[in-house]
Amino acid sequence: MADFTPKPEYKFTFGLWTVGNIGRDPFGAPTRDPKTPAELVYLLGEVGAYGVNFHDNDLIPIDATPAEAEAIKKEFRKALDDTGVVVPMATTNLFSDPIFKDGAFSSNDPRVRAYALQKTMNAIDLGVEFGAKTYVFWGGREGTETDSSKNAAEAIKRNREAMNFVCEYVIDQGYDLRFALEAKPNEPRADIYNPTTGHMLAFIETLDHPEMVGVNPEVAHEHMAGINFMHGVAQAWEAGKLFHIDLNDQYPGRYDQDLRFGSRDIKAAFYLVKFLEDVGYENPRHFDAHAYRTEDYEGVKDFARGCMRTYLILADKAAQYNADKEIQALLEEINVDDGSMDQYFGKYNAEKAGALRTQPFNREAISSRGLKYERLDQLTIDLLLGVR
Ligand code: GLT
Ligand code: MN
Ligand code: MN
Repeated sequence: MADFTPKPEYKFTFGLWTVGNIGRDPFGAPTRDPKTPAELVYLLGEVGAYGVNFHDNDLIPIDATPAEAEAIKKEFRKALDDTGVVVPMATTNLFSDPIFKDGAFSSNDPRVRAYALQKTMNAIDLGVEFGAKTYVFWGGREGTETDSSKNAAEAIKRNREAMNFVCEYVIDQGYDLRFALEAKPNEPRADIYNPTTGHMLAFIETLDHPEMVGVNPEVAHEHMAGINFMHGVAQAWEAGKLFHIDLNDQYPGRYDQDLRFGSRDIKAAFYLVKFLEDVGYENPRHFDAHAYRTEDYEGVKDFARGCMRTYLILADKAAQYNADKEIQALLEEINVDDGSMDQYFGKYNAEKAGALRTQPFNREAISSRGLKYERLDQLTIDLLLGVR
């Protein structure tokens, strides 16, 4: 039996806002009493997590006095030291306070845009103080309900200007910090700018310091948009931009559910884990989800343990898949290549193009070959369902 105990090399992390979620939803009051950041760190230590991430205001309430902030930080630091839990990532809350009702960096009000920059600089300092190496930007409020309110191209420009500003701030301070941009198509705004990981990847290339900026794709956010999450992750990885990842689960076409990782679409979760394990992804694996509203804190621990356990089970299944002789033989057969087309691939030249123009192709013969994907998929299902 494989060992499904979380190991530090997997860098399993949780946000304070995930295990600290108190079970409030738009129709109902909280079902769990809040815990302090330090208490949440002890909880994470108990379940075997590697790290904890925070928004500035998860750790220090927006209206805390300097003395209160110091006391919270001291307690939090002690909990980190006691448990060995580390802080790999931090972020800014640019969405909860009413000042951000029309966005932060893309707000129509210059005072809001300036305040958002000020808040972000402070939050970056706080993250770095606790050792964060990755800084996430989730622009949850950077959007609209009515497109008569904003020029969409102007909003992208404002976002770009803000990202350029904070990149320079990090350079200026000499911080060892990279940014990871997280897309979401909607919720809490009716529509959010840069709605998918693909949009973010394109946006990054327009920044002054694209090398400092990558993405933080989230399973649920791409599933909300009906997109194959693993494909987006693969694209980000291939571009050298997979700086961070938010793992959870989500039924497509519904509200933002943030379900326990792998609890909805086991097959999609399997291909995702297989991809990450096959390529040797080494950045944090962050579970951005929360326990059902029905749970007490024992249930929250069940939730957190479940996220990590499912990941490890799927990693084990991926290893099994790679070692499965029948599956591998089938893959070899599917990918057969006798080298007869080699001369046409690679970099273009006119000679190649000329030769290719006269190459005969027997379309019927080529297309009559069955690709055996049904068998391959069923073998995958058998493996996932535990009968192989
Ligand atoms: C919020 C959101 C998440 C983001 C967090 C980081 S905040 O919980 O739903 O997807 O990753 O800002
Ligand atoms: Mn989410
Ligand atoms: Mn997220």
